[in-house]
Amino acid sequence: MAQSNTPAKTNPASAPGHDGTNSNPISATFTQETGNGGEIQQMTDDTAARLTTNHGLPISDNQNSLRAGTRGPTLLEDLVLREKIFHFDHERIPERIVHARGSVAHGTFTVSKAIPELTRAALFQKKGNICDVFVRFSTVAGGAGSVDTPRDIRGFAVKFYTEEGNWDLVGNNTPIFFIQDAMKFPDLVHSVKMEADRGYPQAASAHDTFWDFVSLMPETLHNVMWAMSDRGIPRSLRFMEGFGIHTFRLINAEGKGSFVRYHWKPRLGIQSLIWDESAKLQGADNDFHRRDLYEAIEAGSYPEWDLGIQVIDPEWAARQPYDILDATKLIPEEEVPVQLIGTMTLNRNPDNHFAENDQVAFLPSNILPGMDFSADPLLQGRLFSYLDTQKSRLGTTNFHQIPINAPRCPMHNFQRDGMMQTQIPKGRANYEPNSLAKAGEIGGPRADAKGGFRSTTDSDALGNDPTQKVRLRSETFADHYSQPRMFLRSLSKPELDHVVGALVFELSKVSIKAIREAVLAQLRNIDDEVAKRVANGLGMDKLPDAAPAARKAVDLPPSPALSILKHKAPAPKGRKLGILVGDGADAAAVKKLQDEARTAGASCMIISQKIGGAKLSDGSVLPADGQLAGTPSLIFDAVVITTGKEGYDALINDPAALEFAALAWSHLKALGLCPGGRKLLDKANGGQDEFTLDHKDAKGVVAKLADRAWDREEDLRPAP
Ligand code: HDD
Repeated sequence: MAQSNTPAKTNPASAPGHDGTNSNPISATFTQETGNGGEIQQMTDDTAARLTTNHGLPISDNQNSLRAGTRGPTLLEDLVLREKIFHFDHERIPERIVHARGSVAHGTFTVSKAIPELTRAALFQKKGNICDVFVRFSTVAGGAGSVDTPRDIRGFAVKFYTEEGNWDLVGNNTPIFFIQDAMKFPDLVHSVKMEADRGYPQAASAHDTFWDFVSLMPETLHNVMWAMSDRGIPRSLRFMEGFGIHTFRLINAEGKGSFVRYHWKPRLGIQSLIWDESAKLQGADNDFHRRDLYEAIEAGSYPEWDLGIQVIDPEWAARQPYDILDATKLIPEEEVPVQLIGTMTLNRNPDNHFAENDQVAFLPSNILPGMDFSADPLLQGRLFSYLDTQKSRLGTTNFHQIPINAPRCPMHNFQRDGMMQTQIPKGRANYEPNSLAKAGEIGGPRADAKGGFRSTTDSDALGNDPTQKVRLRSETFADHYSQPRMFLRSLSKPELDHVVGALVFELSKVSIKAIREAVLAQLRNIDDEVAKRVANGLGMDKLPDAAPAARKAVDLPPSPALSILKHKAPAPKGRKLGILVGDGADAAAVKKLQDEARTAGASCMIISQKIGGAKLSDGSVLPADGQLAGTPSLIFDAVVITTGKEGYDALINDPAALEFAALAWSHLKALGLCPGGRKLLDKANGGQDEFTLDHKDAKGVVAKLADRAWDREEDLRPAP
């Protein structure tokens, strides 16, 4: 029979369960023998499955190797020890060459607007259609064991398990990419990852080779500006946008093609960290984002995104000063609105991080009937790369049979064998055409000329004949400065200050002065004022001449949609309130804060100096969720300090309490204080305490959970 993903029928009693163990638990009440015949341990656990080798042999002793006498050498024949140790030796697989560090979740996608006029994909034919999804968010540069909050772009990869196969929308959290042509991808990645001779820095772009590459490749500047902006340090994976980036095509039942771009709009709004938090969190909690996503889903606070499309009119596209096939250019939402067509809800955590996060394989080439690619040279290269990388990373051409990658619809073809082949096809039909069915045998599947996937034949977006084959960059790709300029001018003042600060920080780490100057030369083509501020921050007394530009920047209208702060005011929903409670704290005030946070859909943690908790003013003991020394104010969006006299005496001399207050204040977060809390802050930061609230003002504190006192940042950290 042709290969299919319905597992071959075997004796159900012995068929491995989804976790590979046999589901035939026996009572595990048995006695363990020792070498000298004595009974050393009565094993009692009548719920446990029986421990076996990988081949089903029940094991009697999982504590000791087999040896020649109690003190003799271990025996080669010990198959139990050998299998267990050998398997352990081979547990790791090659990490992804980029996006190695990721966090995953399962969920569903529900169509909110059918678009049959655009595509014949079954999923989008009816409002209310629903399918499972699996999402992987990732950083780009760091290794699998690196940190969650570096300044970096974030991967945003979504696998839709639809009735017509898996659709993988493998995007990022920025609407554009660094390069225009896949040819430059290995160079880009080599330049940003740790430097080849010294093996550092890990998960950081602030070093010579990255900025050397950037200074010589102006097409990278637009995405670099986004990376230097607050988009590069998201507060949480739940509060960031996602983008398919490329121009894709949708094909309706009549074969008519439309050009689209995909957007993921977070229902929780967008929010970022401040660089100082991001840097500190890399030490305080390098799993900050992974933990945040996991705990939110555990708590039933399911993050949601709306999927939107921009439908691009080719005639309109032909009139634009940029090429919609150029992945370093975005299409302002104000010019081509984003239409929302569905909602993704992430509502289930992974069962096993390795089986799902490490083994999931995303391919931009996984599309549906009624979809197609554009001639975007970056997308074209990606179509080539991912299939190749999955085979080498997962060690088998049959990686699609790994549960997380398997389609959840019928799958039949004539592909056979290969490492880790788990299917048992029957019959002789492993080729097509064949006439075996006429002979009463299994003839295997046939292509579906009408309903099967077809590439479009119409020309590309700008009417070029797709049959020409050239290695030339279209002149329409030549403007690398107008959109980075538009991006910077679309930002609010604090956001632009952060870009300047980030550029100064990064370039200060570049040891070769000529590279710093080359980057400044490029920056001058984007925005001279920004270039001057960065040069000032670097202590450069002279600005280099602007780099030669194939196309000078034009002043495009700012696009307010690009500014985080100009987005709809982030609400308290989904944020985290930390309440540091000292002995004698006002019980009513604490309860009011907890109730207010819960009503607003925020989460709330109680912190005290001892995990056992604090004694409140009404004599009750409030257990703590976090012990002060291990629960810094970094991890919260706003904090409150409330204590009575007895608690105050302990807190005022505790450096962790002083830092708790000082960091919340210096990170511009809302800070609710009781009188003792105010004294603590005074001691911590010399008496500056504007933007603080009364600890009894529960509504006021919760309402400011997602705000920052931007106007105060200037005095705290004057931008260059
Ligand atoms: Fe890529 C992984 C996103 C350009 C080649 N890429 C990878 C992942 C994401 C992206 C989210 C992680 C998938 C996962 O979680 O497993 N990549 C992008 C975006 C790009 C992009 C949004 C530009 C618009 N990528 C790109 C190019 C190439 C690749 C131009 C090669 C020509 N990307 C890969 C890869 C990876 C990958 C080497 C490494 C691990 C993997 O594929 O599964 O094949």
